[in-house]
Amino acid sequence: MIKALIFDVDGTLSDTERDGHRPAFNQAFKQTGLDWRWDVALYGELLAVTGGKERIRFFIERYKPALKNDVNLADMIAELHQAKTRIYTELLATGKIPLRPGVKRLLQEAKEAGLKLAIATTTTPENVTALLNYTLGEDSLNWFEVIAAGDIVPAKKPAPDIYLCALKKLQLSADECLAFEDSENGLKSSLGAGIKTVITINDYTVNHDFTGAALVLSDLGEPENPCQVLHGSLYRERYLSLLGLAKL
Ligand code: XBP
Ligand code: MG
Repeated sequence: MIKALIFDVDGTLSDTERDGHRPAFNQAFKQTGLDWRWDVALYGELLAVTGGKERIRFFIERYKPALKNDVNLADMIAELHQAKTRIYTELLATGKIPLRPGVKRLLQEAKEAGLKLAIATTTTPENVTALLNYTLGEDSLNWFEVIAAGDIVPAKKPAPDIYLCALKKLQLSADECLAFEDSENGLKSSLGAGIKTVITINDYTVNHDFTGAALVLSDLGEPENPCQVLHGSLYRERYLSLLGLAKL
């Protein structure tokens, strides 16, 4: 009996990475006087590491090794990341980053059916509240019983910590929940917590290994804009609804 839906944020609620986080990182580098530029391909490589601060450190270790032993490295990364988060939340305020197909519909269906809603994400909490606020309105923050985000757990995805934290706060067991993810790191995290998972892919994750996912879809779909089923079955449905979830 499913009692809660737990959503990843980046790539799942909204396609935020290529045209949201990536330009925000680049603008923060520019503002700091650094000539670093993460193009679409390089960012796709760096996405192997979750967490913006961890991603910057990964970039430095791989591409700017002269900096990696700098005594102020942690402070420099933290300052860069704070600047990036400011820029990213301002970008969200422009409304240029919409929710993915079917997300608002499924959230509303679940809410009306009395299911609990939760978020389990690697991204910074301010990014979550900004995305929800600018896409669904301020009241939507109250839709989610739990928002587990960013540094509140010691290990980020693919570690299961953030999903285990969400389960604990929900006071539910893994088999009472369903997770929605977009990436291999995310799937490893939710499966690591024992939670059945639906994947919606995006440009960066289309070739990821989604072994163990209950469903792999192009997106959650809309009645007038059906989704593609890449693994599993929606039976005769053309988009994912609560009925389809009940059959998983
Ligand atoms: C995706 C991430 C985040 C974002 C950047 O999180 O790994 O790090 O790429 O956001 P998820 P921050 O898919 O779990 O939502 O810079 O705030 O980390
Ligand atoms: Mg994601």
